[in-house]
Amino acid sequence: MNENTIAAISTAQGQGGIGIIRISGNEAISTADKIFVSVSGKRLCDLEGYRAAYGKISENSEMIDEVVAIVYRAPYSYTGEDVVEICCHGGLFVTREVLRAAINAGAILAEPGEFTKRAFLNGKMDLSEAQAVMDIISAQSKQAARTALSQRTGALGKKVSDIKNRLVSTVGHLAAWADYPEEDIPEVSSTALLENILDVKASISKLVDEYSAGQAILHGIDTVIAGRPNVGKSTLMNLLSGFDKSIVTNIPGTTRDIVEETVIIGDVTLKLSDTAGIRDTENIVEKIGVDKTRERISSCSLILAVFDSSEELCEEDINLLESIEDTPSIAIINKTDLENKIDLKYIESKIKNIVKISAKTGEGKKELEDAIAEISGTKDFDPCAGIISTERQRSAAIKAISALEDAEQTLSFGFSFDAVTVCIEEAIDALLQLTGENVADAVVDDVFHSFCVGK
Ligand SMILES: Nc1nc2c(ncn2[C@@H]2O[C@H](COP(=O)(O)OP(=O)(O)O)[C@@H](O)[C@H]2O)c(=O)[nH]1
Ligand SMILES: [Mg+2]
Repeated sequence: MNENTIAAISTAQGQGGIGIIRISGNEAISTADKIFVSVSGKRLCDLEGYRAAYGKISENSEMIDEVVAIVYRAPYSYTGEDVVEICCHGGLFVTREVLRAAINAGAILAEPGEFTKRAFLNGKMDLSEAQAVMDIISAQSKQAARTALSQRTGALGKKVSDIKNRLVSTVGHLAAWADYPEEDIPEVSSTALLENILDVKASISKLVDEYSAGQAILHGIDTVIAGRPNVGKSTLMNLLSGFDKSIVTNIPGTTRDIVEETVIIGDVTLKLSDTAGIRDTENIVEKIGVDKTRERISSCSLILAVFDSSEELCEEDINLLESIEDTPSIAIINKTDLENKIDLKYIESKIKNIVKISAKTGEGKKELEDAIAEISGTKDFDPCAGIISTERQRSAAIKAISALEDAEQTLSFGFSFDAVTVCIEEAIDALLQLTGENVADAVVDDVFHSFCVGK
């Protein structure tokens, strides 16, 4: 256990009803006692866990704020250590003053994610549960919050542990059979062993396949609305964001800078960028906008390619269709409230997902929502199921799959079961890395580095 006592402001930095300064560590309670004076005269060190006291924080007999101090006793706290949470008024200045007093009383400033890191090191949660804490904090939709919460309460850990246990029992069976031939242990058949390996591999592959859907739910999809000028990109942006974010006129070239907005469509968060319409232009400002659009198109994860159904396809539309071939795209056939003149067959030959819409009247919005759920893989997404939520977990899962493929090959080449065992053990090791049961300190540090201070 870390001997240092850490402190940080755990609430958002800004004005609010309450601000919380959290102190954690062996000396948390005695440190708080140095700056806290209760109205009742009781000291925090005389309180049991889960008790609160009302009083004031003062330093050099000068009062900083009136507060409520809550005491948690190890191991029954977030970090598993003694913790005091000082609830003061939620102003920027006051919270900083209380924190400063705690530091002067002997606490050291917590690093980003240090409270959660201690919770992990003290066995309060595994690494995937700890990582989910940050996802809960940054969740922007109900589905994201539900997904992060089930990760936080161990959905992935449980799933991976079931998979791992199957491998452990296979290895155990192989070892027992090889080492104790005189015992009555059932013979291991290559076919049954192979079946087992394939089955486990399929379970891990499913987790990897669901990764991008999980990312779409938790963190959103970088999405660009593209199309030539005047097809209705900004009108679509406004329809999806629910208010007039982008300027809409019938003058081609109105949107020049990239306008961004995060919107929730169904269960999916889209980080939308409305862009300047792509066309050849002499106007220097518009030209910069068009270049920025091209750049965005090449780096985004989803393109909503907008076409004007009341006009015939032109060269710019065809160029757009060609330039987005390698990125997941939905063709939006806009202005369906007007007479149709567009050649849908050509678009259909280039893009699989097509949605007809009137961005002006809102007709077709539901169909667009369905198409986005389909293309992002979130249609049948179960927020309560365990998912892989970070690149670190994903690469550990891929390592496990590759070790199982080695096991498969070893078996098919007719090598001994010992050689197969080595491969399966490698897969088990990768799964332990996935849940964080077997990771280097550097990896742990890296995980918590992305956290905010005070969490
Ligand atoms: N009739 C009709 N007009 C639309 C629709 N969507 C956009 N417009 C009009 O088309 C013009 C260009 O729209 P805008 O969103 O600025 O296009 P952008 O240049 O692609 O951003 C404006 O006059 C809009 O009112 C639609 O669904 N139906
Ligand atoms: Mg526009």
